[in-house]
Amino acid sequence: MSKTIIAKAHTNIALVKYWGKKDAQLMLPQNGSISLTLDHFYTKTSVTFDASLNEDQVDFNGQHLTPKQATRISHFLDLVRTKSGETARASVKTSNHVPTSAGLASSASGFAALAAAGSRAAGLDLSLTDLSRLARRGSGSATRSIFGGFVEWHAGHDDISSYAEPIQDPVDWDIQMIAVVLQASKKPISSTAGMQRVVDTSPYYPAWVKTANADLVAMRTAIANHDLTSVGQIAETNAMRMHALNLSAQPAFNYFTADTLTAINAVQDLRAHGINCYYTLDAGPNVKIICASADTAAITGALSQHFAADQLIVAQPGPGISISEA
Ligand code: 2P0
Repeated sequence: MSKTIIAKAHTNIALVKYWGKKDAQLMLPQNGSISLTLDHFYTKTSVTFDASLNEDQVDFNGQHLTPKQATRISHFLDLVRTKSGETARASVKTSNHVPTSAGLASSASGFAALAAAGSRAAGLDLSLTDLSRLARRGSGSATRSIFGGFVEWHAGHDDISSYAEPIQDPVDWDIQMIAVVLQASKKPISSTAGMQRVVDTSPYYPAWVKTANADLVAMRTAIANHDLTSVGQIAETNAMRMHALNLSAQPAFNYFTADTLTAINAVQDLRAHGINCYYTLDAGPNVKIICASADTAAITGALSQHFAADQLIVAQPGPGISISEA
């Protein structure tokens, strides 16, 4: 039996989004992306390779997954086995530290933690850059969750050139996100399938790639300047353009609910009243509000007219991956 390795990875929220692949096999994105890793939401995963197992055993939040449910994880472990020469099946135990069904942990923290624990348990000692490349093969957004603070994923053109690196960690200025956790209806379409449909059918896709590349340049400057207003404006526009791609796909889809629009309107209202806050949204109904900590009370106060206190979670910039032996 191999050593049991435990890894903890935090989730990240993209400020300039990844939404489309140019190579689905290597998981190469159409454009680079920039995210902020958050302290509040994380995944903890342990991996042990065990020659006595006939198949990978995956325990997710205390529940045993069937081989079918564990397919994506097993495929990822196959990649780790190929790289390392490890032949045994693995026992994987993973727990998501996010509000139940909030849809915030996503696959980002999950595959980052699995890449770190799995590769180390298989005897590989990968650099953080190599871990980022490996995590990418599990899920695109996981590429960025290896690192803390502000992180950029370089799109690249092959396995070597597509990886993330920190652009500011620790984050030494006042920027945070308030997650508005909304009741999820059944997801209309997975991220993987949604972004592929957009690449294949949205007539606006070339414009997205062009504007996203310009957003990357502007976002790097805004972060370097500790400029909350510019970070927020660029992120909000970029998010809405991503969702506009979904509305322009054939057939169209969207991740919004009525509550999503309520939260967006509340942010716009707060801004009209002089509170410097902006929103971003991913492949789900939740709204994340970018703001300074001094405005937390004003923002949560306004949102509490529409949502319960436990739907509003204040998250600070968070750390990169940590790895330990059980
Ligand atoms: C992002 N999202 O940059 C974008 C913005 C959601 C919206 O990456 O197919 O789970 O596994 O690479 O990474 C969510 O999609 O998709 C995502 P795959 P993933 O964070």
